[in-house]
Amino acid sequence: MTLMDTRVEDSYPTRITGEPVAFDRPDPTVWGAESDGPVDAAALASHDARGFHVIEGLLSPAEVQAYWQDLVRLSSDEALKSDERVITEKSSGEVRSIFDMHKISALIAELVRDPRILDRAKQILGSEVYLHQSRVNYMPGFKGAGFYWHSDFETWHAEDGMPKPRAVSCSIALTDNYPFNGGLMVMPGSQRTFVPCVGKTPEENYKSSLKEQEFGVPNRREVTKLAAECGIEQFTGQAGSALWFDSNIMHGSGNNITPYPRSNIFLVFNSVENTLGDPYGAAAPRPEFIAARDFTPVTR
Ligand code: 6CS
Ligand code: FE
Repeated sequence: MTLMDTRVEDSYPTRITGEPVAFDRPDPTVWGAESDGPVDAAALASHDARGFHVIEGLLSPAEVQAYWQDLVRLSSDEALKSDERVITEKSSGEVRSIFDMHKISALIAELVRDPRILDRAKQILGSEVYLHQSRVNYMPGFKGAGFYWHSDFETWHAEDGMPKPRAVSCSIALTDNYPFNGGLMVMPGSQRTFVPCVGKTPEENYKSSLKEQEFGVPNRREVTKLAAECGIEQFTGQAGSALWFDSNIMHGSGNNITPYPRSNIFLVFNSVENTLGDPYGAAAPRPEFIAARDFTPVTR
């Protein structure tokens, strides 16, 4: 019996050769019901149809201020600069992202367990949940580089061994997200389509992909088709607002050349019924600071 035999069948083949053919996702977007948590029927139906929903003012201005101060402290912490969990911008060398934030910041460790966050994740995923990934994307002013179009799940499936798209991200704005400072763009409803990506995953791909993703990127024909079918909307909002988005929604963001940083915390929850196995499209799993393998459910 080889390891490969023990994993869930591959319903989402990707990192293929030849022409990719997009197909309808066989799995639901919302796995729980309105009675299972704080997301009301309208928001849950909207998330189910469009793959995302926004909660204005999820965090108070005072909370935002506390988190922002924590992030500023971290981004200027010299000891952290050499930590592999800190990803710097390819061009400017400024901090682009810090992963494993729930282990680095006590404030974020608390936020993960906050019922305003945890109860929504459990409701959307219809089960107990564990934290798959936490990060802050700084998107600094003037030199903040964007993130090209992608599906998070495509990477988490191929490189982390996530069987199904039963994961959800909560992106909390710590600075005002404007249309002009790299606000996240999503294609509403695109989570219902899986777009295979072409190209064999290079060894240790994450060492470059977190700076600039080249593999696990949909081709232009598929992006054009999806944009025509779904349109493009942009998440904008005051600091403290939160965007909940499905693991498979097609999203990306532009560069930020304004003086205003677009810094967001991202908390990614995965269902405990969807735990990681062997990667479906890579030789070795990515490090645990990017894809947790402690599947202990988050409790309040
Ligand atoms: O590879 C990942 O896990 C990360 N990459 C992107 C572009 N979005 C999701 C996640 O942070
Ligand atoms: Fe992403």
